Amino acid sequence: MKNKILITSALPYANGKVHIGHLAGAYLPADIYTRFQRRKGRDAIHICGTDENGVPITISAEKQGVSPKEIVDRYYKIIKESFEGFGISFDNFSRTSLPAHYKLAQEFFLKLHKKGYISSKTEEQFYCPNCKRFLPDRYVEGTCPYCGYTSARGDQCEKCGRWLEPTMLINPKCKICGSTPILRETKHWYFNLDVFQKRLQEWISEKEHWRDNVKQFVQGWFQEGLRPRAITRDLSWGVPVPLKEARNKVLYVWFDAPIGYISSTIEWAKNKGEPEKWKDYWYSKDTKLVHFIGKDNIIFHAVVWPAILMGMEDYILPDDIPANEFLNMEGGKISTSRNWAVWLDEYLRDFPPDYMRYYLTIIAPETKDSDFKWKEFQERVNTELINAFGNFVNRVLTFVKNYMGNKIPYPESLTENSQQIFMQIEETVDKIDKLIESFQMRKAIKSFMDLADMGNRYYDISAPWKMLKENPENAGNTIYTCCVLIDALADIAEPFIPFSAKRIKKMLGLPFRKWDEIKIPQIKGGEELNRIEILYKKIEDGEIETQIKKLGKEEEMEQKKEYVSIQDFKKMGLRTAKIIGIERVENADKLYKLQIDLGDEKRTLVAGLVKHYTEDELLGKTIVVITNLEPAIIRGIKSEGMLLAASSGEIVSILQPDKDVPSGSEVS
Ligand code: B3M
Ligand code: ZN
Repeated sequence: MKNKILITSALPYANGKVHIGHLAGAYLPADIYTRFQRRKGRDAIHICGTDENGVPITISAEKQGVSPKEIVDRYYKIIKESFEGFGISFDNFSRTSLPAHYKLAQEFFLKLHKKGYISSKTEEQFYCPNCKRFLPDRYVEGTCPYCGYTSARGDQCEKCGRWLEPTMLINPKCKICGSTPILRETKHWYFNLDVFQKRLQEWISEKEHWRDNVKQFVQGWFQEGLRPRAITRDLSWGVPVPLKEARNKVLYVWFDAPIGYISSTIEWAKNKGEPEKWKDYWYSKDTKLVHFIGKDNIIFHAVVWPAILMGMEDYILPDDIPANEFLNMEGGKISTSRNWAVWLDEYLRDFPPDYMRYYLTIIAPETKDSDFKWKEFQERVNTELINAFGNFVNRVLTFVKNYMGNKIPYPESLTENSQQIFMQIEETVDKIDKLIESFQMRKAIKSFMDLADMGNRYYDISAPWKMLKENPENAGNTIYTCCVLIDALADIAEPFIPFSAKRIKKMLGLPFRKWDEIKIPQIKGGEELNRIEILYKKIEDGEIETQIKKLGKEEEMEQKKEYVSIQDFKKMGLRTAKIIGIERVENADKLYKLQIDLGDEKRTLVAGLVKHYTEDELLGKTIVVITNLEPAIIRGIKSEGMLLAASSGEIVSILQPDKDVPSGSEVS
């Protein structure tokens, strides 16, 4: 067995937010695996970052009318925070727009070029006469020649997963303007994948432990025969091709992105103050390299990337690529453009991360696609995580607090039943070990739940609340046994639902243990509990209805969303003003006419505040006013500005600075 484990999960494009499909596909199983390995005491690191180069980024930038840099900065932050919120415990989360990554990707290119694995070719490529530019991969859309899907992209068909060239598309169109592109000659650099076919086939034939979906996909490619692939693009965003004759060309994003795994590891080592340490992983035969990805990335990780690494020599090759199938939603494909998704940042505003971690693991799309359903999410979380697990924990610990002086009782002569429980703990620990090692997270979390179920049954049958008077020793034994079980459950749960596990350990006042130590009770009796808090709150029907209503909506808003710049904001001329005069507007039951003092000038302003404030309440107040609005005539009165107020339903509350400031102060 290898001593070090290098775990990566796919680098998400920094051109949009991440959703539950991403989480279920790679990041959650990768996190479970990593946390488990750390518990096992292994030297395991989890490396990731955002994929910030290439066409996916420039297309999003053009769509939103901002620079690519703005796009990647915005989404890097959102993506990073979303993962943090879900407890995805990366050892490093980098970005492929960093100079160190550029440098490494260029080194890769140059070395492969020097060794003859990259050659240039002049070929015809699509050019849009209307936009006056070459159209790299995703800038062309058309019909897939394999499956007939009509919105296939120039690089890959989303429907059948085939890797395409733009010229293979039937009825190609320019993605920017919709016109039909023409063919023009341009020079590009190709990675000679064909050279590696034999070595790749030999290498993969030994991977008996790989998932079937991965092996089958790759076999299909071998049968067709590998061909050289273009790894440069005509684009101004990305890693420049480090050759004089390749001005204005950048590396194809799928060439540089996996190199991001290495540059992120280098960054990790540097941050640790041991800049050479990354080599212990990438250059060491003693390291097991595992790539967590979704199935649409198989070809790049199982064929192209290993070939690049083979060409580079020195580096280790992937040991396993546990690609997941897709997660669908409410019977449909998850879609960003139709807003058919649960966005991680939005979810976190409404529910705790562990609910989703639990549900996505119990339905993980490991061997076939699975379907996220809000109703089922509610039901499984409520009945399994909350009723079976959470209630067991709370019932037992509350019992200790209320009837045992808040101290875990000492075990007297333990019965057969207690021994049985301890054996079950041992078995479960070993079972889950094997399951996680073989990436069967779904079965693993089920075993955890079975153990919790058993605890519940044991508690009910032993009925310590009845025994308390009749046979206190027996009640004490039951509670002791349950506490040992809860402690073990918290340890076992940590890779799956780390937030819950931590809270239980805190209540118990006990540390997490190494995986194999879970088998031996660490509770001796007499330990005092910390403050007991309810672990979970049930999900109500209303909460789920709200989520379902959101589906498929909002998207139009999102697309039309216009961002204002600081300049736009400044244009409004927000300033403070003092109300120096007030009267009702005749024949209008909602309106006041206000005299305001802006320091250097006085103005009149009409405001609909009668229902919400009396004249006395307003007079003398300092408020915030938009001063650059075009004046409006309201009921014959010229209103020169608007005041700011917060409102929610019936409540209207005007904004006031909370310290004294001179009238006319700028608000920014
Ligand atoms: N960014 C595709 C994706 O986000 C791509 C993965 C790169 S992994 C090196 O699905
Ligand atoms: Zn065009």
